This record gives sequence, structure tokens and C-alpha cells, in this order.
Amino acid sequence: MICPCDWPEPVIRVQSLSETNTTLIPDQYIKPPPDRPTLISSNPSNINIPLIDLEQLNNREQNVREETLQQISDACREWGFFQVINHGLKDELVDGVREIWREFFHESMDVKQKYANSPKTYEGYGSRLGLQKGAILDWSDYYFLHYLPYSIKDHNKWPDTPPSLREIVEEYSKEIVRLGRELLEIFSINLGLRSDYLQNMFGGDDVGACLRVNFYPKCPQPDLTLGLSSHSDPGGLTFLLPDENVNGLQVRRDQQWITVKPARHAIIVNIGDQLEVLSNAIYKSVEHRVIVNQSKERVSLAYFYNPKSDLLISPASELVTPERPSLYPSMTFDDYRLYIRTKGPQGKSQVESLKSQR
Ligand SMILES: O=C(O)CCC(=O)C(=O)O
Repeated sequence: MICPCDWPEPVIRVQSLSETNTTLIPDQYIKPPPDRPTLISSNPSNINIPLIDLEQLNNREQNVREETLQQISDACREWGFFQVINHGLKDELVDGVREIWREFFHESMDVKQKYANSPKTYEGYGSRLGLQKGAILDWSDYYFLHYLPYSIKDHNKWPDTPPSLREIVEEYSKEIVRLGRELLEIFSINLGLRSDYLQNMFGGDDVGACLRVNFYPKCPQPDLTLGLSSHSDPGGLTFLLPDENVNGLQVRRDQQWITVKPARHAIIVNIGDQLEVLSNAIYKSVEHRVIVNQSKERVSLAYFYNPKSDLLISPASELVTPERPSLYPSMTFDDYRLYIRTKGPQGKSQVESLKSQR
């Protein structure tokens, strides 16, 4: 296995660049013209990802519950993305966790540098994904941490400034893991599988859960760059807490980029590549990217709920039929994620290339 131990070039903190008040971004952030965002959006403003009220799953009227299950099923098949409200996380927790991370990114560079990461595990304070020397970079910094499988060594890499950060992240993480389990059960039922099928395929109680907090500083030329290049998420499913004050997430749909308009206190859910594989492509892991803003910074939390990393993942046999043969070979998540860790975000190329290996 490749063990990359250091970055191929000196690391530049995008936040520091932004704080110089430069009017021109350096060449290594300028995307080739086809990848640049169109900031005057061509998508009609009424298009948005589906909004689902999870409370309706507990509605005493059976048809309301069924309708909600159907909405989730349609969203997983047709969009690969939806946002949920009444998800059980308190408003104060959702606002609090975002704001404590904003505070972290506004600590001095000396404080943040204590947590500088390396490509070996990516844990800590980082400014690039991928190891290709001379790559065009994204306009963002991030903090990446592991929650599960539990290890004191990993938890000690979480920031201890601001002082309440660890406690809030712990509480938020517990809630996300609860939500992950609940949604996997719903997805299993919707796919006609045993209700515990997907959770078991993810390793039962041994799932993986890790968080990337993205910080997108103000950018003087937002039309030339991206905060995060187009990618599909390599893992199981992602819970994204967006910045309610600044839009930025765009989801690819029918060759168009749809700018997501988050509902208040909503959490955005998206299908990752491992769920696309397990569902034999009935569920879609969809490309998305982030645009940046000239006058506002943006903070988002992407929580990845993943299969235990050494388990083989392949399409559920119940979903493989003569009409729909297995589309993907088996692979562990450990092997799979090496691709994004070395190449950086590259559209949907990885899961698509697996298909050709059949
Ligand atoms: O910042 C966002 O809205 C999206 C972040 C994301 O896609 C990621 O971290 O993988």
C-alpha cells in the first residue's frame, strides 16, 4: 500500500492568502475554463434538492409514513441528495457546532498550525486534498478528524481550542451516528432488503465516522476558482451541515449545476459511492462542488458515515438479477479511498472506473 508521508509542495493556507486582501488569486487556484463556475446561475431559482420532514416517519397515519418513505426512496434514486428537517438534532447544537468551528478557524495561525496534517491519515488542519505536484488547488482550508472507530489516539488529534469544541463535537457526532443508523434502516427497507442489511454490511457497531470541516475564505475572483472541485463522496453516506448564511454547494443534475438552498436547521444527506455499489446503482452517488464568495466566508461540516474500512463491499445479492447483473467488483473501503487521497477530488471517475473492471 502507498504510504504518502508528506505533501508534494509547501502548504499555503488559503485563509492567509485571503487575508492579504490580494485582488488577484495565484495561478495555482485558477481552474481551466470548463471547470469554472457560472456565477450568474442559469438554473431556475425554484429548483432545489428534495426537502423531507423526518418527523412524518412517526406519524400515526400509515399513509403519511409510507409517503415519507417514498419521498426518501425517490430522492435516493433520482437525486442522490436531499435535505432533512426534524431530524432530532437540537437547533442550538446545529448552530453551536458550526459556530465553534468558525471560531477555531479564526484562531491565530500559530494555534492552527499545531494541528497541521499530513497525507498519511489527513487528520488535522489541512489545505489540499491529493498529492499531485502542480495540481490546480481548491480555495479552502479544512479540519479532518476521526470519531469512529473509537481510538483515544485519534480523539487526541481533535483541537483543544476553543475549550468547548471537543465536547460539542462529541455531542454532535453521537447524534449523526444515530441518524446514520436510522437512515440505513430506512434505505434497507426501501430497497426491499432486511431492515438491518445495510448497517450489517457497514460493520454493525463497527462503522466508521469522520468529519471534515470546510472553511472557504472570501475570494477576490470567485468566477475563476472553486472552493471544492467536483467529486462524489467515496464513503457510505454524508451528512452535510451547510452555512445557512452563504450558499455554495452545487449538485450536478442533467448536466446542470443546481445551487442548493438549505432550509433552516436542515441537514443535507447524500449517497456516497459505497451505497451506490451496495445498491447495485439503484441509488446514485452524485457529483457536487462548492463555489466561493467575494464578500463572505463560508463554513460547512461534512460528516462521513462509512463502512468499516477492511470489509469487502459489493452489490447486495438480492439486487443482482439476470436483467441487472452486478455492476461492481468487491473492494474494501480502505483500498477504495486511496484513490481520492492521492488524486484529490476528480468528479465521479472512481466509481465509474470500477464498472469497467467487471
Ligand atoms: O461545503 C459544502 O457544502 C460541501 C462539502 C463537501 O462536499 C465535502 O466536504 O465533501
